[in-house]
Amino acid sequence: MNYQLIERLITPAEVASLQAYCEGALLPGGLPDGVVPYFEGKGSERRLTRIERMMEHLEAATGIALLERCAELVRQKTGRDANLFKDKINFRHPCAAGFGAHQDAAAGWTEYSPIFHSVALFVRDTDAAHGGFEFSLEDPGAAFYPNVNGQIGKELFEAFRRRDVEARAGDAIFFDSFAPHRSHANSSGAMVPHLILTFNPGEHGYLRPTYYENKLAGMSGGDGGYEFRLFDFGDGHSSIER
Ligand SMILES: O=C(O)CCC(=O)C(=O)O
Repeated sequence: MNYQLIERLITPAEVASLQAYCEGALLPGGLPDGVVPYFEGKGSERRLTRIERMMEHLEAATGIALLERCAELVRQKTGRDANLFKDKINFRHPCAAGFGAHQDAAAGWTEYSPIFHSVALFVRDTDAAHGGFEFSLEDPGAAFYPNVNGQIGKELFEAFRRRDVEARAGDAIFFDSFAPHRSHANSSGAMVPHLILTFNPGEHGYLRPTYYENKLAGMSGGDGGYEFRLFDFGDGHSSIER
């Protein structure tokens, strides 16, 4: 299995608080400096689709010590110390396309550490109809499948044994940076946030500041935010922006 389901990582009250945080983040002016916003679309279609580097703000706003809880989970699962590498919330808007199949580390992360572990926390119930995750059940070890700019071809991915993640608000999944996955289009009428914290083994250091410094230096911005799609694979759906 390429992911593990963690039931009830947070309480219903914490779920409610995180839902309110996500709704607030989507309001104009809802985010302070330091949090990195990404937008997609143009003109009146323009919408916030992701925020990154938000954990300090999120914890201050909600009073939930979520980072330590997730770090402890990673320590328990891996038997190693863990440092936050990157933190993001993907806002899966109604009708939003899914993320194409990929292995997270293929986005260049191996320059920083050979392995990462992520905790994706659901603040709404998730399944295929709500833009949920789908994982390959094949074990790639620590190897990359053939890919183009990090994207695994649809045919290859669909030849794998696969499983959709079905989970309740407050549940999380744990997976590593080689686990091949994609997400479904959100065909529900609800905005579904995916809060994803990624950790590197402690022995590789605290890499988050350098990662964001390098990442932001290489990105195009405008209007106080960044364009979400750094790479366009031509099908209008795919992005390697991870
Ligand atoms: O949030 C999603 O739908 C998928 C996210 C994902 O696969 C990623 O950010 O690597």
